[in-house]
Amino acid sequence: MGRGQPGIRPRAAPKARLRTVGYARSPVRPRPSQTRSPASVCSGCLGKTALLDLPGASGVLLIPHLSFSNVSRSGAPSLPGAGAPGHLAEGAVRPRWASGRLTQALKASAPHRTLRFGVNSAKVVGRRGLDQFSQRNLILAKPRLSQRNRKQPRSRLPRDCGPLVLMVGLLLRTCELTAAGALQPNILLIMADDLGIGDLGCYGNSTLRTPHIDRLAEEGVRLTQHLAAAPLCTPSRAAFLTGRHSFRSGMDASDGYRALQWNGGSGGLPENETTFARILQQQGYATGLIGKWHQGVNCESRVDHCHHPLNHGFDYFYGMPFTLVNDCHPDRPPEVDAATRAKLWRYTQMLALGMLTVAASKACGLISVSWKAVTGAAGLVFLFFASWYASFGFVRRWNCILMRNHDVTEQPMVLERTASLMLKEAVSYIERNKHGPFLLFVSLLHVHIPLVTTKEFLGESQHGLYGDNVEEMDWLVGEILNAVEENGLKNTTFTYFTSDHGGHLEARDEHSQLGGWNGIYRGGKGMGGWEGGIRVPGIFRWPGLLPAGRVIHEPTSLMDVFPTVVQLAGGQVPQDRVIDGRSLVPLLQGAAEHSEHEFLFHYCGKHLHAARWHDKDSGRLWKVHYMTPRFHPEGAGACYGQGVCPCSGEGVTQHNPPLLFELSRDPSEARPLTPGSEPLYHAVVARVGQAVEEHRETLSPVPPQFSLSNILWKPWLQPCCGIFPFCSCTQDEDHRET
Ligand SMILES: [Ca+2]
Repeated sequence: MGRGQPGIRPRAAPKARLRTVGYARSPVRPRPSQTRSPASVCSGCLGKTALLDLPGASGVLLIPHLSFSNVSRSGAPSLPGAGAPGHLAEGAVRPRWASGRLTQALKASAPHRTLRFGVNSAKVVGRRGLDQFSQRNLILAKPRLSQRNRKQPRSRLPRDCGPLVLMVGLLLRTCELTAAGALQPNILLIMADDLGIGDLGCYGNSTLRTPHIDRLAEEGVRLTQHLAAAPLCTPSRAAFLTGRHSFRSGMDASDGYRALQWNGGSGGLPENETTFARILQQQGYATGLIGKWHQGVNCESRVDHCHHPLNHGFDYFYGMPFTLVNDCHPDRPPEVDAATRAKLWRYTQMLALGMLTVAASKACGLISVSWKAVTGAAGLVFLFFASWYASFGFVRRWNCILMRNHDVTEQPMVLERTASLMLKEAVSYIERNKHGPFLLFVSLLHVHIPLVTTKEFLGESQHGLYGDNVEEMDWLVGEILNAVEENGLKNTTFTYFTSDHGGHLEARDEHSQLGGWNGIYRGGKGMGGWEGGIRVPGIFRWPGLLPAGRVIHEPTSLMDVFPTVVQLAGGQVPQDRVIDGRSLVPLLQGAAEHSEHEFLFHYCGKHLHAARWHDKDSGRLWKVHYMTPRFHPEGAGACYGQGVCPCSGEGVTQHNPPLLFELSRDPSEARPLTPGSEPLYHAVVARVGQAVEEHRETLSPVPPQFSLSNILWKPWLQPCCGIFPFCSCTQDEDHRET
């Protein structure tokens, strides 16, 4: 993997951020000088009416302006770099008037007041847009002009339009500086938890009802080879958020732990990692996260919130800082570190039994120790018990909580109403930010166990509780998409749906399967190499800009979403670190035949289990496995009784020579190739091995976030409403950020 992000043109960091919030048709024909070189003027600003908010000013300035880039000949805005610019047809854009909301970028951006702006490229398009606003909203700001610009010929426009001309020039110039080629759509990312790729109708399921997600696929682009960077929640999401493999941020397995275990641990997404939310926030987006986080909360104190979403580029958060687990449900068996818990309980019972024996022997005069010694030893046993029971005895209270921004609002959560709260929050966020642009990451709690499902959906599916939960999730997605449409945002919203990894095969009770179905693919959650652990749904919709109903079979990664949304927002991916994702914009749009990924590397924890090679010349897709998990029982296809399959040690089989499959002919990885059956066997293994070596050269050590000291529950880090340890609240005030 290379450094940086090819395909996105580097540009200078913006000194100012002017937020473009509305669209209006231009009533005035452009000047010849502009039509000669349309790309030289404000990219992405065609016919928009912009809202400019100056720090320290007492109002807003609304300016209609004009440019020609990013407009297709049919009149609809086109994607960055897509073909020649054309003309604006009647009705190509629709009004989307803004109200006076300060963008976060503007709040933080003072330097733009000193920028120099030219007026020679400005074009006044008339006052038609302004007429729709109260004149008292206008600030006739006077930006400082350079000497050169002061000598520019004066406009022949009426005198009272002079300030307007200046500000149009300011805006046009700024657009050149900030967002060449960016359309800044609203961005709605929806991620399911533990959903199998085979659970959706649009991916071949004929027994579960998922009409809303299926419709999303019909109206957009569906990826059939969309791959999670890791097969578990925390590392997969870390990679998704940063566009980098999780081991680059230390968010991978260590000391046997493969995901964060507590809200009260000190591990989490490091502060020096850059999420797409951070970049979009800097690009003027409102950035919201609703649902699951699972990237840590605190480092050193209960309120430092160093790993919190609000410290990673989101300006609004409502949801679980942790994740749903069986422990959240009073009637379910324990899940968090259940094996350790069972072991500690066993040790405690043995120690207690020993103490009772000593005390009885003393009472009977069989041994000669003092009662003081017996009492002291009993105290130590109690301390041992208390030290682990303080955490494991109250998992529900410590982990199953809801937060709004920095405040704990429910502790423990009331599961029955969580789904409706999440939906209400998502819809409310869309309505609050409909003047956009906004990024909303809806990180669904569905369909992770314990599969909390409302009574309306219970018993309605053909696949038990899991199926009920999937159908409820689809309904939730439908409601969110309805909110987008009802607010008139469907055509200006880039929508994405995926799952963080494959379905959880080992999740089952005595009666039924509680985990997802991964279709024809082998393996599931926890397995970094087999397709079933990492191949997930990938659906993108942007009406008019992405072809409806298109299906793409190219290998893509969840990490690709990072550079994709950054590009759409007009931002720049970080240049000081390795970014593993590649922008999907050309592929989704149809401008590129192939994805940029020639090789993809599939990790289980910190161990490379497999690598994929897409030989674009021959069209053949190879996959080499260096390690595979040992199923339990053998041949079962999963590690039943173990939660998820291990990544290393006795739990895996090393393959030397490696296993080779040709996914393009054998997507189920059922028939390993041999030198006898595949003449290219040695050449393919050698080529992939070379790519692995090159990939390893990009790795560098970072502090492990899942080390034992970071994973352990620490009472002083536990988010708490009320006075610790009596943390409890159920009242969720109807507070809304405006
Ligand atoms: Ca998950």
